[in-house]
Amino acid sequence: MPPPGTAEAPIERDPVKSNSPILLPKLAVLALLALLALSGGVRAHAQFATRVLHYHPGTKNTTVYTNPPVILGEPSRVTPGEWGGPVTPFYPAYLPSQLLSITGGGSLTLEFDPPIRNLPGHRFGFDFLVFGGTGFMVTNDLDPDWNFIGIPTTDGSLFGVEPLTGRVQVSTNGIDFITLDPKRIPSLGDVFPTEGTGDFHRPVDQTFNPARFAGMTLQQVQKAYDGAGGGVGFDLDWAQDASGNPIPLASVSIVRLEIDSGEVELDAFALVATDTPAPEVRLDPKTREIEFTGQPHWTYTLEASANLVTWTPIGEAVPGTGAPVRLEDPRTGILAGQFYRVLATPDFRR
Ligand SMILES: [Ca+2]
Repeated sequence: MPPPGTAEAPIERDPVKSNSPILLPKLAVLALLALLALSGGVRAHAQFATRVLHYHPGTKNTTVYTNPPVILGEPSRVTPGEWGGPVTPFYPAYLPSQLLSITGGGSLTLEFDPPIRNLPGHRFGFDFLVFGGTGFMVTNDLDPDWNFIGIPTTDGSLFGVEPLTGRVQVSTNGIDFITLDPKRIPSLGDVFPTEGTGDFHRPVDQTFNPARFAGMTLQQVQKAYDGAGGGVGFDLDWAQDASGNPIPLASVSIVRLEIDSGEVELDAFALVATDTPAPEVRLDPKTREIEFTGQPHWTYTLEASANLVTWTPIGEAVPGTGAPVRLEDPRTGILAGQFYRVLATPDFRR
């Protein structure tokens, strides 16, 4: 299921038939078809950590996960190599090219461009997500060839985690750091395992904890994620001064993680996209324009296809403002048999 706010509503525009109301039921069916095909709606890499400003692995870090640049960009979707495959909550990333370790006495300072914003439309209030190398323990017995007997099922416990103390701090200038309320911060060890096919800008339901997944198969875990890609959420509303008074923060461009004890292996940091419902897309039969209400913090691109498989962008991406958006295909002579959809992409700069 695609994340709310990610709209792909295709419209068949045929100059012979476009005045006929018979298009409407077809539109609904085609919308379902295209929703299944949703992928690649997020194009740029800047919605993840963009630069490592400082990294110290920790005073006794003996792991192989000490190459700082691997923390940049999106979380791993696939693990390469002979023992690799798609990253799922049962098969997390584990290579030195995927994870970065921090142990006691260590720290990591990352820059974000665009900055992390504290927007009211963020799901559960979370403004950024941290992804790690944890996975759900599978408890099935093994056969003599080391394959699971039966459908692999988890007991809801996580592997690859250990108790952790430390703090998460944020900054707008890299000099003054503000600590996020330590009482509100979930343990980084309780990070939801990464689902490589998920949306890395959509938090998992914050009312869940790992134990909620006890007894689930991988398919059931993926369904419970509801389109999210895993990770653990942080809210800039948790910023406070030394006395515990809240400090309002609209945005920050730097996050610093300091670990006092324990060890954590991290994959990536991601910005959260606003959680707005997908707009209803309409076709004006008179002008043959495609019309919908654009949401702030999203951009919309009209795409055309002759076969519902290959989609071509038509024109520039249009930023949503809350006002109606009207798009049309300026091409002439190829309108018969064309399908249209509007691809919504989170815009982290507006
Ligand atoms: Ca927030």
